[in-house]
Amino acid sequence: MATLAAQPYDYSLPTDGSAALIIIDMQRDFLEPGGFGEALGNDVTRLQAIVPTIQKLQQAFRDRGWLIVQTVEGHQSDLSDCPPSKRERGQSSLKIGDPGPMGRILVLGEPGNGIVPALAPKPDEIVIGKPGKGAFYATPLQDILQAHGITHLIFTGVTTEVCVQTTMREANDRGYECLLVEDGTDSYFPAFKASTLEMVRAQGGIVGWTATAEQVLAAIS
Ligand code: C5J
Repeated sequence: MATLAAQPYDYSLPTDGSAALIIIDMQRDFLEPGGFGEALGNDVTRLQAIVPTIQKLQQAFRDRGWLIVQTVEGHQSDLSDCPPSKRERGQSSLKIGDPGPMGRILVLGEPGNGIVPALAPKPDEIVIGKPGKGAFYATPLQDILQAHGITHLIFTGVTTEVCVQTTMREANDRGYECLLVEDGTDSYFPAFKASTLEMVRAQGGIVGWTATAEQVLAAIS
């Protein structure tokens, strides 16, 4: 075990391969102009700043042969897994399934749905398509983590208060020891990111811990 001076108190990170890096939705639809994020009226450029930080963690986990799971939020091409409520929400100019500058919005396999090239997974790394905000909902994530003997999850990705927080809460309920990397996650709304970090670690770590990427890297090296 390695120990990090995380918040709200020390986090014990196993160094035997039972910790996995979870990279949530670092996909072009949320990070690049012309995607779903921008269609919802957001400035997508600020999310791009966390890519180098996640790259460092990705490399560190790769170097150690530890599990990395990436997710992408996306739907089947017939939208059979997209509730009409989700498609209609927001009255945006581009809806899920509509053709956009990077292919059909939030549809699995479309160019915009792919992970940004800087974080492209290796052929043997796991990428899970998820129809919801939480990565455990309607996906094989729990089975995959159990098959790999994972007990601890290190969370990165976007957006902090939506898909990252939802997944972290789902993981917490399933008994995983969760740590959110403060500079490895971001939101279109800085105040929402700050509030989420506070919420996670409030009440003695009610959802889990937070720490910087440097702390995680120092602990495991
Ligand atoms: C949305 C996400 N829709 N990855 N997804 O905000 O947080």
